[in-house]
Amino acid sequence: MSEDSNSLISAACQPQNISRRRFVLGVAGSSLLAGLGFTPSILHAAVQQAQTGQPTLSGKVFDLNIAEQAVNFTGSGAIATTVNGSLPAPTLRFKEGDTVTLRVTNHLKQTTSIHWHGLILPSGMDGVPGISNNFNGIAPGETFVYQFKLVQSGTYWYHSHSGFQEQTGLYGSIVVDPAEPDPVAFDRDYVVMLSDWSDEDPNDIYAKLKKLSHYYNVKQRSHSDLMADIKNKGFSATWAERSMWSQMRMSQRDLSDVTGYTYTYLMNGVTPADGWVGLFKRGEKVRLRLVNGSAMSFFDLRIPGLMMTVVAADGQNVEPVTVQEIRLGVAETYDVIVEPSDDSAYTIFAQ
Ligand SMILES: [Cu+2]
Repeated sequence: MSEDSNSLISAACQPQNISRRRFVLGVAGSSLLAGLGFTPSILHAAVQQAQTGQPTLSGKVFDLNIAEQAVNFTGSGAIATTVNGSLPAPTLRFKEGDTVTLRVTNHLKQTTSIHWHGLILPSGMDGVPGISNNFNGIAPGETFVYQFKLVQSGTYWYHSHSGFQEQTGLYGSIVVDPAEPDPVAFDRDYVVMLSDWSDEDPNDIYAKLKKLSHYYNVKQRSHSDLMADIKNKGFSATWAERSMWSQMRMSQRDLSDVTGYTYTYLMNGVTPADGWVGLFKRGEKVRLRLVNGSAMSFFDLRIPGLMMTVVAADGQNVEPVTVQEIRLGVAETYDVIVEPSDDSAYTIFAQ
């Protein structure tokens, strides 16, 4: 790969000359989030190898092995739930019209399952224990064979539907290439899987929320905020606003039940400190398949210096819309086209 014709996508470069370390720390401190992105070729040898994200599996027959695995995203070790040793699980690349067979083997001590989010399937193949026809999950040591025909194309994802396994890593993306030529032109594509990781056991997170729903919200309004509001807006406007929130029994600081206080946010399984990396050539149309595979985080995503043209939502092609920023709710997928016209570094920034 020649240096002048390739660039890479990484988090090494942050906008506004803020060092990466300070930036990520600063953002985590405010209990919001993380970013990663697109940069130039000079850096790529150093950062490429460890940061290229999850593997891609393609074909018609797949073996998926679900197991526990030691990971370290934060400096201290934890146990994740992985597929074929990967977090996120491997990207599955299917072809519309194919019938695929997925042999899913459970190496955990608990029941597991895989739900194929957004795929149109016979009810017994949907993978939701207790709801899907004759499917009660996959018992420890057992293999369940999913088999279904792909009757659609687009970007989707899959995840565990058992316990809190999704929070601990059991999620991956699905790309179904269309049978007919794709109406959207692109030179290369990347999955950008966003997720939220905690070293805490999700059972503990849940137990804390049951006792105190704003346990992780350390940015509540304070007495000094009240004084500042009175100074800026006057007493009666401040009183009216506070009583409105109080009547609703809500906090305007309640953006998310679980926050950066415990979460490390991941892009393709890579932390903001390391940065996921992807290459592009100047002038290419790059299709980014954005997937929000988090347990409970919304993301506002932008690429400073690049406009994004949204071409699909939840796997469905849409009339193209060009935006600077896009919000991804939990479980949503959006496909965007970006056209970097130079060899500059770009950061995919998700907040
Ligand atoms: Cu789902």
